[in-house]
Amino acid sequence: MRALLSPSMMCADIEKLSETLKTFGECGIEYLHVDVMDGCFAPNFTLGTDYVKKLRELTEIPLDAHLMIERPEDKINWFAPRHGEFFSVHYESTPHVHRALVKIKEAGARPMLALNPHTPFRGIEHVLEDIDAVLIMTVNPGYAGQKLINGTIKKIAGLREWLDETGNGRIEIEVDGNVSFANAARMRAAGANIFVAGSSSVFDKNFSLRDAIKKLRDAVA
Ligand code: S6P
Ligand code: MG
Repeated sequence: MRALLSPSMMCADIEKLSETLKTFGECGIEYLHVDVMDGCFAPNFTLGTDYVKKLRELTEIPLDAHLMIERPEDKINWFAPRHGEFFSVHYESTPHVHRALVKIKEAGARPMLALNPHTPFRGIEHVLEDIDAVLIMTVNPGYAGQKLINGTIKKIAGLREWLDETGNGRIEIEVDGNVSFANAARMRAAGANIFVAGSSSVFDKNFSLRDAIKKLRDAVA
C-alpha cells in the first residue's frame, strides 16, 4: 500500500493557515488530519464543525477527521462528511460503534475505526466489513507532543498480519502520535500506510514545511 501523509491540523500555525495549505497542495499531501475532542472522551477541546467547514473552503485536500468524542453516532452528520474523506470514531467511545460506522458510510465518507493504545485489535473482528481503515493510536488521545508508547509498534505489525491473514488486506492502517521521522520508519516497517504528521515531523520547527514533508516521505518510502 502506498504511504500517505495526513498532517495534524491542530499543530498548524493558525496565522499561516492559507500558506500552509498552499504548500501542502503543492507537495501532494494526501489528507488533512482534523482532531475533534469534546473534553469528555479526550481531555482537551480542539477543532470543531466551523473549522471543518472553513478548511473545506480553503483546500481541496480531503479531510481525515478524527472524532475523539462521546456518542459520535449522534454527531457525525454535524460535520457533513464528504465522499473521499475519512471519518474515524473510537472503539472505546460508544456502545454503538457499528451504528457510528454505518452513519459515516451512509453520509458518503470512508469509515475508520480508532483504537486507543491499550485496546486489543481482535475485538473489531465483527465490524471489519464496515471499515476502510483502522487508526492505531500510538499515544493517548488528548495532546500533541507526547512520547510514543513503544508496545504499539508490535500492535501495528500484529494487526497488519491479522488483516492480511483474514482476507482483509484492503483495510488500511493509520498511525497517530509521535510519528517522528525515526518512528515513522518503524511504523512503516510494521505495516502502517497512513501517517499523521504533527509536531514530531511535518511541524517540527527545525525544518521548513517542505523539507519536513520530504524528510517524512523519505522515512516511509
Ligand atoms: C492526539 C491527536 C493527534 C495529535 C498528533 C500530534 O490526541 O489525536 O492527532 O494531534 O499526534 O502529533 P505529534 O507529532 O505532536 O505527536
Ligand atoms: Mg488524531
